[in-house]
Amino acid sequence: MSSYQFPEGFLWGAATASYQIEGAAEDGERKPSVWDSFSATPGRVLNGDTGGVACDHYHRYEEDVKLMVQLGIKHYRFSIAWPRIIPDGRGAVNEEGVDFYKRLVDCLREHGITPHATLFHWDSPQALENLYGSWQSREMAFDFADYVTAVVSRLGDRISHWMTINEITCFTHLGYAVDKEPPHAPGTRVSSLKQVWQTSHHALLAHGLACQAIRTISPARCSVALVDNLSVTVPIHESPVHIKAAKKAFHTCGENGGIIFPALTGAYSPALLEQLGVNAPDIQEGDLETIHQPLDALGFNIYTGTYVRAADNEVGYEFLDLPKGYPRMHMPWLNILPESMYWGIRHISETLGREDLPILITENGCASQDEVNVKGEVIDTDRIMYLRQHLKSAHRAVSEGYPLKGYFVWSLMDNFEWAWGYDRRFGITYIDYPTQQRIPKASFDWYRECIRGNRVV
Ligand code: IFM
Repeated sequence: MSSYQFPEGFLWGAATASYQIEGAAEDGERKPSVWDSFSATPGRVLNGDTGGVACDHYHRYEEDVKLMVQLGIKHYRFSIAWPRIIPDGRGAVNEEGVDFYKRLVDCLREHGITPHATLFHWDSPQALENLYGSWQSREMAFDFADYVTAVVSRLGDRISHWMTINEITCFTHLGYAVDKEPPHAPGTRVSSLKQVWQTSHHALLAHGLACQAIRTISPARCSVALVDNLSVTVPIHESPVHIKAAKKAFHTCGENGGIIFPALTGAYSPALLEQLGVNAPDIQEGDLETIHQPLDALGFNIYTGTYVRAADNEVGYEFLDLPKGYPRMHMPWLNILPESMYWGIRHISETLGREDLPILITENGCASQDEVNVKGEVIDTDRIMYLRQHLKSAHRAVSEGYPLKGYFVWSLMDNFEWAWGYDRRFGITYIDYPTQQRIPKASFDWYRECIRGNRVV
């Protein structure tokens, strides 16, 4: 039977992030994050867009929870904004900021939806940028742990699924660049690659300290995860020689060797360290133990991948450039490689040797050039095509016994897509920004049917 049925208990959800949807940048005593400053700087964000209003979710969260009910999800992943909780980055806790998340979480729970809270999705307090340059300083890790303590001690009675940090590469390696202005994210021009790797090392440390803080403070048993967008190597075809090449290449693809490796194995990949030489970060005694915390799950964000084949060269593999005209969604990097879902899951289990670790797809989705038609509908069949192929690939992983436990679509609604502003729409709900009207797209109905049948439709 080719019904693509998922096992009973498979978790279906949707994901968002604070700066991308909340708006209300000055409400409730919140102070600026680095993204407020970055987006206010001319030329940084497409069309000069900012997250100042975004989807106004801060004021419309009840309507948005109704949307989740309509969709049929029982799990919702959102993030908590550090500058709402501790507006100066360190020091006094702003209870008004905490209250917003209490209201949101209570509303979710009243509707039978389990909250999964990410503690950091890139909106760090500007005050810490001014004080010590954010992730350039080791102090950031300790301030983050204090913020996490403040959150978990106030919300731990309502939330038992925690995710520490989202996509370390994106706010470190895309935000700190050597001898040029980093184009994509808030950060700093630095003078060596070592300094860039130092920022991600500090973020890993922040993750480790946060895990310890959550486990110490949480009043009940809870689940703790890291969320990473590891770079996925996909064998050009599934013959042993290319599979072997893809596994080897996984170490040096993107930032894998210095982010997912230390987080899940307790060591930077030797292949990466050899490549980096003097540019490897300084690692203090005890850091790797702190970073390598026991986790209840890995959150895996997956959008695309890189083809690899075996090669007769020193390393035994080569990364393949895509041909002109290779199909992609509405982002320059969003090449359509649905097999990356399966191979990413398999690499976590096999290449990283973590077959014990449950995996959640914490983001998967795409940008499309959505339009509202004369009937007032958005018929995004291209998004359905993309999502359906990825879910089939997830189903393959489950049916082969890999420990995939759930799936969160990115995103519940269109939102502020960072340096691309509102120009790129990733939602299964269309946001008409001038009126803030929510219009469920065709992909929303398709996803609801998948959830209803616990299968790919
Ligand atoms: O919108 C982002 C999200 O914040 C992090 N992961 C990738 C998404 C699409 O670019």
